[in-house]
Amino acid sequence: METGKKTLILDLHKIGALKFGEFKLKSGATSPFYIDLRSIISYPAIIKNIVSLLKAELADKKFDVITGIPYTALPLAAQVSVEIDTPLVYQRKEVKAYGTGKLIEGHFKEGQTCLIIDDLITTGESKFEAAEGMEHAGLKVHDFVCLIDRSFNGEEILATKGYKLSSIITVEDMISVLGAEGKLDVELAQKVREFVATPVDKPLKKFADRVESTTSPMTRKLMDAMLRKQSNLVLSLDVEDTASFFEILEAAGPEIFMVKTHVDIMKDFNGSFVPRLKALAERHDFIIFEDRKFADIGSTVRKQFRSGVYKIADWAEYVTVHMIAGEAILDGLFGDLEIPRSGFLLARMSAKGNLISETYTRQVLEVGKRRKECVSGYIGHGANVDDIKRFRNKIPQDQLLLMPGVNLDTKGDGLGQQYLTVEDAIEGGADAIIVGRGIVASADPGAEAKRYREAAWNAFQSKNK
Ligand code: 5BU
Repeated sequence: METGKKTLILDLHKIGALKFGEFKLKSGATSPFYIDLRSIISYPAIIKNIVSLLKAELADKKFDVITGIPYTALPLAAQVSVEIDTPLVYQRKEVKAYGTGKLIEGHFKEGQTCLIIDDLITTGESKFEAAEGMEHAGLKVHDFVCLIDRSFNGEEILATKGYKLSSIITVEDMISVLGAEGKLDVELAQKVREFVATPVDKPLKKFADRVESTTSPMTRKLMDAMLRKQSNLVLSLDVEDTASFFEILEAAGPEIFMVKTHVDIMKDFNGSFVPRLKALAERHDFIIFEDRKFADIGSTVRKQFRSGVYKIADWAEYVTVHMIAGEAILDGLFGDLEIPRSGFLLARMSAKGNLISETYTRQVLEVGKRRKECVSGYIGHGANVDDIKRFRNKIPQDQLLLMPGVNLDTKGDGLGQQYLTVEDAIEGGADAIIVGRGIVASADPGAEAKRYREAAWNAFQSKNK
């Protein structure tokens, strides 16, 4: 190993930026080591060494501007920028939403390539968010350079979106240098190795085990219905007249565990619609889900949910909710309600060019995790199986992922819808698929519903074997 790297490892250990022992993580897990590089800025000699290591690492990479992810990596990138005579840009940490202020500081031209430096890589999530900010501003991102790679499979994760990762030191480098210097005993070194060799995100458990560990009655109700009905198919019944609505639902009813409505599409909605729908739901044993996509302030959505012509809360047990207005929307919808109702949060959309960002998705999931009593899961999508898996990994096992934008025969609808296949959706980690026109627009919706149910349930069964 290069002297510079060895010196760096010993120095980081000396200043307490690398520690070994037993550390409680935010996630609740215990880690045998702890890395916190925030204090390195106070050690000019260490910074000097890091800058020269970074400089060497950058030598074979092509880029026009350089950045560091705030806070720790930004001063490093600033020093490197001067050394290699390449402009620095940086993304403001405090600007939360695009459009509300200048997101990227510094001068650059659209289409230029930005290389991103960070101190650590663990899951890769913050790298995606950083890349997204740069790309949103018109820069291209290819390369990430991290000082320490402590990830399980960081390179692979970044590669799912086409990024390349290189790192200065790995956990194995640290073990070998500190072990040789007598600063890390063999037993602890082994624990560190094992810890790093375990994926951060636990693979999805078998569905049966997930059902057992689910305590929210409303989420459990959906899982039980799937098992009872041997179906993970949600029919999205977007038709405009009640006659077609009930005709299709009668035919597809035996195949689905839930029907998803857009009740405001119906031209001839009247007082008999809800009793008919409820009777059919009972007869065919499916659940009713209104895709209302509530998005306003708490007080308004409460009225939209419970009042007006449709009185959605009276008949739809589940509804979709956008998180754009913040967590209080959940109190507006589900607070002080006497009947059990629950929501699905829109975490990612299938529409081409939709404005949902990685950061937004993460924030939606954070709210959903806190509010399991009224959040049964998420509506989400993905570019491909790997992308869906990465997203699914962030969703708690006792919540569901429903996936629209699924079609067995077409890839799009000319209006921005992007379809995945049933197999890819389930392989990625969708618990259920939401299918509209694939079934509704066919000549025989009953037979088509059967075809989708079988495809989705078989894929789900093999995944959960
Ligand atoms: P389709 O006919 O299978 O394309 O219908 C898909 C349904 O799912 C339709 O009701 C949409 O409103 C709904 N949907 C979606 O397609 N994509 C999304 O990201 C979300 C909802 Br959220």
